[in-house]
Amino acid sequence: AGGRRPVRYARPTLAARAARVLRDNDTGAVITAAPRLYPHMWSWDAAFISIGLARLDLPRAVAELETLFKAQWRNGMVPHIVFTDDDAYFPGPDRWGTDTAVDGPRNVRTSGICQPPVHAIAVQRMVEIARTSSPEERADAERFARSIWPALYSWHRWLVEYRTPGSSGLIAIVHGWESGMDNSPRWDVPYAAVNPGDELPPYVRKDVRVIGDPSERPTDKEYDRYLWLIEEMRRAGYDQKEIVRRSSFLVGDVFITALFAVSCDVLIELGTEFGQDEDKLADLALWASRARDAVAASCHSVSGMARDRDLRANRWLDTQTIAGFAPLLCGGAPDEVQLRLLSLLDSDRWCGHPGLLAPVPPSVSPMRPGFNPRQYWRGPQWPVVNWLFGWAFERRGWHERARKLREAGLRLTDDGAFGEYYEPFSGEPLGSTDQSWTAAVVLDWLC
Ligand code: 9YW
Repeated sequence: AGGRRPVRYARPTLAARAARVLRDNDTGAVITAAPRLYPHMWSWDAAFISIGLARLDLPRAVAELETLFKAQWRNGMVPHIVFTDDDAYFPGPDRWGTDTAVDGPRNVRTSGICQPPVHAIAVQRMVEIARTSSPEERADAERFARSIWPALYSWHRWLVEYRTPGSSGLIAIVHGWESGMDNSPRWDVPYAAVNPGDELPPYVRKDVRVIGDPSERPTDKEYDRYLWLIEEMRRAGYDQKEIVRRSSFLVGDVFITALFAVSCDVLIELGTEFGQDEDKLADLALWASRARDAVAASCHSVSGMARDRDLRANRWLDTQTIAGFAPLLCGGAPDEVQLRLLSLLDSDRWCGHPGLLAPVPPSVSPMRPGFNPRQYWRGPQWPVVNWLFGWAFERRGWHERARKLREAGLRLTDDGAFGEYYEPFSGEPLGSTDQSWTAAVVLDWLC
């Protein structure tokens, strides 16, 4: 392979292609995360997809989030996958075995873990977009925001109630998949302590059949650990308290915590506008401030980078990845830390690296040992992550920075392949092509 970027599409054509990807990935019931590799609904993908769809078809965007929230567990958790009938993906619903979970949803099959809480952000963005459209769309979007608000609140409450163990204040994940950055080096140390038992039921991976080059995907050893954690949860009957008490993996995730803080702010804005309960707004304010403090407290004293915390081994995880810039998403770190992070982000270690096709932050710094430009969350650039930083920068009033990220994101994706992730030097699309969330963020950048 290597560096095939045959064309650069002009913006109107790129937008039309992105719209077609979302339409083609629509099964009628859900918009799958990707056509072959991921034939189901993923939680944070659905949020981004709704943002892109809001430009094309607001009712369809609303339906997408409604489908996700119909699968919300009775305790408030929004599951990371809502399964369709397609059996081309492993692990599917039988392997997860959530059907008998006490808190599971009825009438729909889901996985038993969650993903980053970006849904409030999506709802607010949908309202903003609808307001630039017709009065009817505006009214529909506002009605939707009002009706989904309580479900968003209970999702946030679940994260606080079940996932803030210990004193770090960070939101904890019990599986690397919950972070959305599956095989990031962030999780190497905590995963090293996960020992798949002899009782790990046998399995056959399906992802490597779709992706021709297995070296772009997590290894089999990594998969054993992923599957072992599922086995542990299954055995615990998906009892969250029990899982947090005992599972072999428990890590405070600084990126999720930052997204949670800013999503709470967004929920407060929506709730204030749409007349929600004062007590709930006060809860959200408290949660946001605790989360922000936790992110600030995680920052390394020299580099300024935010750190995850291994809550089993009680230690900070110093791996430098894109997640280290979490304080830029939510604010709250001291000014000098923020300035250090911004200049680091601009430096040749990150976006300013002279070899990059586009100045989009890679998942891992190209200067870091172990950086792999082709392997999933170990080096490639992910358009959605770029979108999140651009969105946050705009919100924080850093318009020029936001504009630059948008332009960089469009430069990376103007090949029209809508790659799942990109090789940062050649810009080669990797993983799946026609990935829905990539098409969605491109649409949002273009409009
Ligand atoms: C998997 C769907 C998902 C994303 C994750 C990404 C990948 C699925 O694809 O995980 O089986 O490994 O890491 O963030 O939601 O796009």
